[in-house]
Amino acid sequence: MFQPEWESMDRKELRKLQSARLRERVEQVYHRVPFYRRRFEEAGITPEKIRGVEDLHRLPFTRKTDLREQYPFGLFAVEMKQVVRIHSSSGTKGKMTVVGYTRKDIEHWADVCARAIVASGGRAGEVLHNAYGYGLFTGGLGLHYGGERLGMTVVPVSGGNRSRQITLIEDFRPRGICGTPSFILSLAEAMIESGKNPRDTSLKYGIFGAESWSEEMRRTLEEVWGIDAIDIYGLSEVIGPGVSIECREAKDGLHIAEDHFLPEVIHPETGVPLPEGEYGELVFTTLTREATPVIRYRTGDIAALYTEPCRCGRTHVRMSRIKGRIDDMLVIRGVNVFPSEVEEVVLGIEEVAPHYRLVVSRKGVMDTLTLEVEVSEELVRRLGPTFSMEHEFCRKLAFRLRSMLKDVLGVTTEVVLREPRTLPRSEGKAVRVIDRRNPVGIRE
Ligand code: DLL
Repeated sequence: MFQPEWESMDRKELRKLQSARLRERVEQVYHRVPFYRRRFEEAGITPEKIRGVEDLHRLPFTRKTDLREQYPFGLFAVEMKQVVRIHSSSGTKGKMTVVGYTRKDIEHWADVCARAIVASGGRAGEVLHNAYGYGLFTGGLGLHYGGERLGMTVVPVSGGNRSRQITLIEDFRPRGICGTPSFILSLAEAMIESGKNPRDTSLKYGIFGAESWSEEMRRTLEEVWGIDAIDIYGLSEVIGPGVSIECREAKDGLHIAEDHFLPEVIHPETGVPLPEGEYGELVFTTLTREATPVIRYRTGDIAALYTEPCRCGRTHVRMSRIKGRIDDMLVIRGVNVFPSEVEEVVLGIEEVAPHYRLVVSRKGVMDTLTLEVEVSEELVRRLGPTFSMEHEFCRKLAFRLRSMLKDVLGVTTEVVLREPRTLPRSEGKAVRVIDRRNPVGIRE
């Protein structure tokens, strides 16, 4: 562990610390941010009424729309001269949301990212290849500072330019790589295309997040690169990457840095907190953030929490892998469908490649769901000159996929097989859903 004194803290002590920090944050936002004061007053809350974590549920929620309405600096709780950095959410829908960091916020962020790198198997003195985008997006700089804090040599390669990434991996011999799972998978594909084997590189572990991905995708990444693939979660409104991380020992849930971020899972419609183990919307209250603290921020991400002790010795609560986003959930003829469920099916079939997208459309009043997925190069080789999409094998394959999807999702899904390398590759966060019912066209 990078900071065992915090990461394996006694849970009773942790709760005391959380309560004290919560009181401080509530005081701060009440006195310094008119938006929060107004919200608290509407809810009949004054800071004295919040004695600790047990009163958390009395506080009003904060939503993404609040951040948008307060654009750019309406939620800043310190003077501008204390703000050393600004980041924003990478969302392409609607107005940007802006978050600020004081020097201390950056220190804490570096700490939680250093914890994440250690939990993934990284050590001081090694090289870390960082393929998360640098800029307003938090991925690049977050892990960069984490790596430096730990004492690593960080290669700030950012996203894009696959051939240069490959050269740098071969020449600098990093043990660790960070990036979105879809981008790092496309990097492996580019290596294989140029006749190289990704398993021959120096890489031993990957720190993957910023987009929804599945257990099947983990297996694919581990297999193709010969690494441990570790899930990292975070969002700019809370801090960026480092809110939670899996440990390499268990790979079973992501430990939330609970000394900094207080989690809840609520029912997305009623807002009522849900018991441990139940899936609902993740909500975070920042406990140490100075520049842009958030109170009960509704992430829109769906997960469950578990307090069972973990074999790695960390005592911080674990969250499940993100099942999807509330606004990612497709409602197809009344049935809820998460793209991650489709991914599990697609990646479980060896004759198709892990490159897919979902197209939602409407025929009359009926929604239609189509999965476009590439067949694997191996299948094309196997069928040789007889290969075509009309080949009996391909037709049966499409039929098999259709019936598996029907079983898993409960809705009929059209399956369109595509030739290898015909779907667009990810440059950062993958676009998995094209919603043609929506006039804007694309959903992230
Ligand atoms: O994506 C921060 C980040 C960077 C996390 C690098 C991990 C690695 P935003 O751009 O604000 O911040 O997007 C946050 O991305 O609410 C989730 O919907 C999604 N997300 C992030 N990590 C995961 C993950 C960064 N491990 C939004 N699994 C979040 C699934 C994730 N979804």
